[in-house]
Amino acid sequence: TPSPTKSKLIPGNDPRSVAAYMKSERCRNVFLMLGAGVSTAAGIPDFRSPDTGLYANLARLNLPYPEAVFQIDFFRANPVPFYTLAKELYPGRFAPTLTHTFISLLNTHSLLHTCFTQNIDTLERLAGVPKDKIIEAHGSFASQRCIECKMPFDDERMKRAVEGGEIPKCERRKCGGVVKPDIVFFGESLPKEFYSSIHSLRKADLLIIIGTSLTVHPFASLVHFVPQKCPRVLINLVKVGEFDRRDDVVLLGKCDDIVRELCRELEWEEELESMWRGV
Ligand code: CNA
Repeated sequence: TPSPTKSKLIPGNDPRSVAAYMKSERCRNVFLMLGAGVSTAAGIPDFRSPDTGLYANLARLNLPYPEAVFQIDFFRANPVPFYTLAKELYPGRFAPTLTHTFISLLNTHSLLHTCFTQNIDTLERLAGVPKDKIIEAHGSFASQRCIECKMPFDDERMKRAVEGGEIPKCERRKCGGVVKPDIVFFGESLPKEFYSSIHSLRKADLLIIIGTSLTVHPFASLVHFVPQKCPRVLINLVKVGEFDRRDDVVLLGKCDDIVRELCRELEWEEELESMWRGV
């Protein structure tokens, strides 16, 4: 009888073994699940890292509790804390990380099926990942609308308002509602593309989960939608979630370091570096 190790698709808990599987015929459809940890090296803080995370640094905004900054009812009553934060996080000031570039490279090598991201910073797009392969599950700063009448608001005016420290207001007559970027707040539903894409995970030959605490649902539950035999690779600073399936691999450390090592094993390292320098 074969030993359990022999029947594994990824026999070792290391980048080399993951790369060997990725090079095999079996691995065609790679799916990604991303969180804020992918963008910390770009200078955007995550939520939950102790000391450096946004939640640890929100005291200055005088919130009743940290999550209030992303709660729709709180925002309606007081949008100032959110816009204080938005000014710091607004796209335009940040460049994609090596890990974002790796995702673009997966696409170049015809391996990328879909990149599910919780991030709202649009760095996947900037790294060159095609828009139709990205599911921004929590929306993004790329567009905005009035929270009352839902009328879209102009991109340039939005940019000027955020940078000038003003609260953008709906311009429809008699409305005047507060305008909010199309990012999903707690208490709001996720975009329909998120739900309509979940079924595609059944086609997954590999799921790579990077830089997320896997605490926000329904996003976190995507890990359950890949076939039982599909290897899942977690790349994170700390251990999160439950990765106890036969072909689960957990690689702990900074995602850029692990991705670089993985690319070395894939013999993609030069391509990765030159592509990264180019974006
Ligand atoms: P989180 O809960 O803050 O978790 C981040 C995870 O990433 C933690 O487990 C960290 O240990 C880990 N991490 C941090 N840096 C690295 C690194 N360099 N390499 C590997 N792992 C690292 O964030 P989640 O994304 O899980 O939470 C979901 C929220 C966060 C979503 O709704 C996002 O919209 C939201 N968010 C997004 C951004 C962004 O767009 N860049 C920034 C901050 C928060």
